[in-house]
Amino acid sequence: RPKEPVFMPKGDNNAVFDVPNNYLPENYKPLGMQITSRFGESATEKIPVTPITIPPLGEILDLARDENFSLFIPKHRKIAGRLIDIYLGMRTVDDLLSVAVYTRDRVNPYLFNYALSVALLHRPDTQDLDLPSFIRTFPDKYLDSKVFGKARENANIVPENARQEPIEIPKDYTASDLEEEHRLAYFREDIGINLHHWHWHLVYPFEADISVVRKDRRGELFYYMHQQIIARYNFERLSHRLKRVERFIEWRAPIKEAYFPKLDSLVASRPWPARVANQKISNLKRELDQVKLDVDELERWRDRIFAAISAGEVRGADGKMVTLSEFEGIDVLGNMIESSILSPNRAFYGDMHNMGHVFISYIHDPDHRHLESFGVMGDSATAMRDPVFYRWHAYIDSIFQQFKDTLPRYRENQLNYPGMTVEDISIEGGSKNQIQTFWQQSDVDLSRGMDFQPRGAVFIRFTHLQHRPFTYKIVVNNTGNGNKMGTCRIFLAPKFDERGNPWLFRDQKNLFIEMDKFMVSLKQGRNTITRSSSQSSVTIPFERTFRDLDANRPTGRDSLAQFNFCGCGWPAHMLVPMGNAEGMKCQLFVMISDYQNDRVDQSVEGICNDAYSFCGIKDRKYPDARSMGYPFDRQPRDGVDTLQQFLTPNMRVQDCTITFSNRVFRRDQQKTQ
Ligand code: CUO
Repeated sequence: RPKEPVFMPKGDNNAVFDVPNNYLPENYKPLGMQITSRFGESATEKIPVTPITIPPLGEILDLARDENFSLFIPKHRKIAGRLIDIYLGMRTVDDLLSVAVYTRDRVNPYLFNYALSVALLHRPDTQDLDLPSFIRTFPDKYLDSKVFGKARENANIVPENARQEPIEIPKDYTASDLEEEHRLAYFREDIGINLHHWHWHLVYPFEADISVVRKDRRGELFYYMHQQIIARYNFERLSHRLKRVERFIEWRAPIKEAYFPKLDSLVASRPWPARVANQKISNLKRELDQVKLDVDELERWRDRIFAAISAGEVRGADGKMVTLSEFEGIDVLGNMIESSILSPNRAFYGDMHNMGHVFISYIHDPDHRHLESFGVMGDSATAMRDPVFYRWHAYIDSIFQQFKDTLPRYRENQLNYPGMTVEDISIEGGSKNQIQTFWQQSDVDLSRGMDFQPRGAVFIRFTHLQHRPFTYKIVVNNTGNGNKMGTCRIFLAPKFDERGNPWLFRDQKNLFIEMDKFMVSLKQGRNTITRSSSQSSVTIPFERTFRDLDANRPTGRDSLAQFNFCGCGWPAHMLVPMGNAEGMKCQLFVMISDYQNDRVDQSVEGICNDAYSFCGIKDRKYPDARSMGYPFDRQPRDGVDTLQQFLTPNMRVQDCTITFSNRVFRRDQQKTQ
């Protein structure tokens, strides 16, 4: 087998696959050699492809090449599962390459990319292959469609190797400030956030071979990762003096927020449909996608889910009742509500969250009379752009919270770490306890995702939120005997509610965003812990989100395996919410919990764990034994109304501010800020 990853030849576009003649699609077969030699002329490298007997593709071909593909649509999921199984079932990497080349020209491109990505992530023999960032393969899912016209024009006019100015994407291109919700566009349309979300669902598919779906606490992580998205979105909203997002709870009522994505699908050669204001979801009857579902059915699923939560048990597929236990119950519910194939009873509890995405994404053409495809809510690569995503997920989260409210409260001895006192915490690196945010412009090369032949790199320049790097300084006094281990848990929340009043704990707990979580070794006596914002267990660095094909890209088995999995992670530039010009008041919370109760015995050496809080660790258990969101995942014990009252000596709270400056810096100028 070739030493270099063959699916994406390194850095140059002049390598071609030596496609066997009988692999050409029917319509090109008569041209035979003419085609292969035409593309081979300028090739600097020819990658051999061994002809093999191709398994029948059957219904995989039902999805036309120029249609859109959605994992939320049951028919699409099913054929994706079939294709993944074909890729996983290939005996060798050579056979996999061969079948991939064969299917590449027959199967729907989105489907092809998804299924092959899942297979490459999960086959033991492809761990050293590099998956390119999704924005490089399908930039049309992330970028203002005007970019592509400009890129095409440049490709035709600008001579090869000439220096080109990046194509700049305006910061505001999907709406104007007349629309209140547009104030959040920088968050909803952030490329890194949308890449994270796509990658998360790639790492945690809800339908495929059971060996691929069954991952440690995946249902709980579905709940937690999306709960944190809502908490972060609300933090941003409060930064702009907007109230927290309203749950989409009245399914028959009009949805007042509109969204016009201004994305064009290069594959389907159609714009993504818009969602105008005040539309209502209605019964779906779309024969082509085999989607036939009434809103009534969604309501029946919902009612059964609520009944299960109040009874504290769910009905399994075999009719036996299964208790929703204190620690594992949330995992069962996550799989049930999402739903994944790990749901205890999909026939009874249905597929609520996924089909909610489908109902909303077909709001403009529920019976397919206009031959329109789904809107952005129908695709995990684009869903987070639409304001209704947050309304839907706020609703889904409220169901999980309803369950969490039934759990026993944490007693003081489940929170405290005897002998451990957090004496002081602060944010350093600028003015004390102040975080600075601002705009930053960055460039990314898109040449690989173009459906025409650019002569060189095609850089786009986009504007995103950024913060000045900072460090946490934490002083812990260990009054016990000898060294102790602890887990340091750092959260941040707004200090005041929409009215400017301090929070009650029961409300504020849902607004705490996780900033970092890491193990600490504490010697007897006083310890000072310093930790950089860039080390966060929630985020991945910019370079990993975009995976520039630069010369410094890691190579070798371990680093590439890490690279792929690590595409999952909140983008580092979005670690800190925007705050505002006056300085938004926040509360930093730090807790040192007893590692004896947190530990998961496993080796994580050599395995990516950059963003484990949101993404787990590849092929390992979730590396924190506590319930996700601990200690804020439950209602407080009796007598606790405020955050101050909640604290035990191993916790501390510090007021801080996030101050936003409406200035734009280029990435290379950042240090001057
Ligand atoms: Cu991530 Cu609804 O689960 O989009």
